[in-house]
Amino acid sequence: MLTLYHHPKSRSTRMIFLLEELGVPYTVKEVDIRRRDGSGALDPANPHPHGKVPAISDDGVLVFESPAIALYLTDKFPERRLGPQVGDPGRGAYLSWLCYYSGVFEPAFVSKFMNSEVPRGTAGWVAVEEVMPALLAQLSHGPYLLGESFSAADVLYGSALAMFSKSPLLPKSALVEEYAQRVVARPAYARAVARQGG
Ligand SMILES: N[C@@H](CCC(=O)N[C@@H](CS)C(=O)NCC(=O)O)C(=O)O
Repeated sequence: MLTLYHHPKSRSTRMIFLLEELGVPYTVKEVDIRRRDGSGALDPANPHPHGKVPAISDDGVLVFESPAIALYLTDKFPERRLGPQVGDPGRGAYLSWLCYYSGVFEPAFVSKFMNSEVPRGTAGWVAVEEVMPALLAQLSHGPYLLGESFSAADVLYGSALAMFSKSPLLPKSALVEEYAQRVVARPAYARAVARQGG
């Protein structure tokens, strides 16, 4: 059985979204996390090495980091067609954009939020101003990040972009807004929001 370690209104809601898209059985174990305002506590029930969410356990196999969980689940359930499999020419783009999410996309926004310059030649990521043209070029093949088919990569990018749609951190773009709305309009997203608690 798949168990998702989850905290309401956090990055783990996206994994409920993905599990709902997959339509597979899973249980949600709600855990506490340490929050920015100092509230919350490290929860011994959470197997994530830093007490973060999401993490999943698949009959005792632990997977953490959102892109790794996305890849693990779409590989485990290939018949659900939510991620190109080994041998599919689309696999390269899928792996690249999944890793880009946590290696470049999120760090770029955190750097911007912290008003911290991204040191060229040192940081493995780039500034938001460089991320956006790359993302827009990829989204221009739409309607989804990988083209015609919705994938687990859209679960990550679409929900993050929808969440930041009103933030000054995200440069205004009709293409991005339409994409994010397309992703969060999916019934599985609504089911995830209803199920997330909090
Ligand atoms: N890189 C991780 C980030 C996970 C993460 O930072 N989650 C937040 C919730 S949105 C958390 O658990 N924070 C608690 C903490 O930092 O201890 C992923 O994408 O899965």
